[in-house]
Amino acid sequence: MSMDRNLALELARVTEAAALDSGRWVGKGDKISADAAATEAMRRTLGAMEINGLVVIGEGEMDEAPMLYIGEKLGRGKPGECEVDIAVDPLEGTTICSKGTNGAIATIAMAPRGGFLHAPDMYMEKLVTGPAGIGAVDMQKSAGENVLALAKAKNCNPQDLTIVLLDRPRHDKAIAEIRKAGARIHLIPDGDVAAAVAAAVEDNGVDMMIGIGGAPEGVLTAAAIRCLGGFMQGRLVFMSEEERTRASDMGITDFDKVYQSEEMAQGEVFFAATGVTNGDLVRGVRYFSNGAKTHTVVMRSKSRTVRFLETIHYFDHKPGFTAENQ
Ligand code: VTB
Repeated sequence: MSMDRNLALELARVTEAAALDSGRWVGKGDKISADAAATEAMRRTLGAMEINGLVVIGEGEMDEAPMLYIGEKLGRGKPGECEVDIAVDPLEGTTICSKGTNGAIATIAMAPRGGFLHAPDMYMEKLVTGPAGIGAVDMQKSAGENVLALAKAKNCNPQDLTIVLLDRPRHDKAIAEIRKAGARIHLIPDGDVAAAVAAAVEDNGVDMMIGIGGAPEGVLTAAAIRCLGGFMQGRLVFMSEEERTRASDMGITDFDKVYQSEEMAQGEVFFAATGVTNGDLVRGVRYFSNGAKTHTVVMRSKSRTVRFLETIHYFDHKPGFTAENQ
């Protein structure tokens, strides 16, 4: 199905709204309220779009999430018009936001109906680079081998590369190997979507993302990587029999499958992310007396245009934004 309008630009308004609302919660030590603010803003703005949207990656199952749950329908498109699947992470990095540290974003992706892998809420091992990694790196190789392969592909020395990983004990082996191979490391406390996308965009100071994070977020990452022409592989990591059952209920048959980005996000896809706090990919929300400035990346796979938008929002001219809630 071809989508004749550039939904990416409309998605920027959705992530901007989520960032503006959750941005008020930065540093307040309340990740639940921060996430709720982002979720409400996304739902409000998505509801106003002329789409027939279906949430396939969302805040949880219908019984555990009041908004943007899996299966929720959104938008006011005419019947049959613009049928899209939606993947959201209204606030990726809730703890980052509550502590006011680096790397929280509001993010969303869209695909034609059926375009996204219905990833269960479990772990996924991920390997992400920019276009240079294609044909060079591979999940079957060790982290050290991948550093050497990427250095060769980029025609640089391993010490010129920075590899980003979630700071978790489960990554100790990979971290040791990367250091041995000579590359630099950037450990992040949370938020591997922004980190992975930053690794796939040129000139962001990070070159490759390795390691285990959330599977639903892996699908959002895959959409961005499609738009960037980058490299991504993902493999589900099962921690229990229950997770295997849940995955097979969602239609997953091969538990060891290595997914390419094209298999996780198919067709013409759109991606947007707005910074809530500063990070490698985008800057955070900066408020001033009667408004705020946001920084957003928006892209679509069809044209591979990657736009960075700096937007000034004047609250006194926006319906829905009042002095009280802003
Ligand atoms: C989080 C989060 C990541 O993966 O760490 C999570 O910060 C899973 O890891 O951005 P833990 O269970 O060890 O926290 C992500 O949510 C997304 O992939």
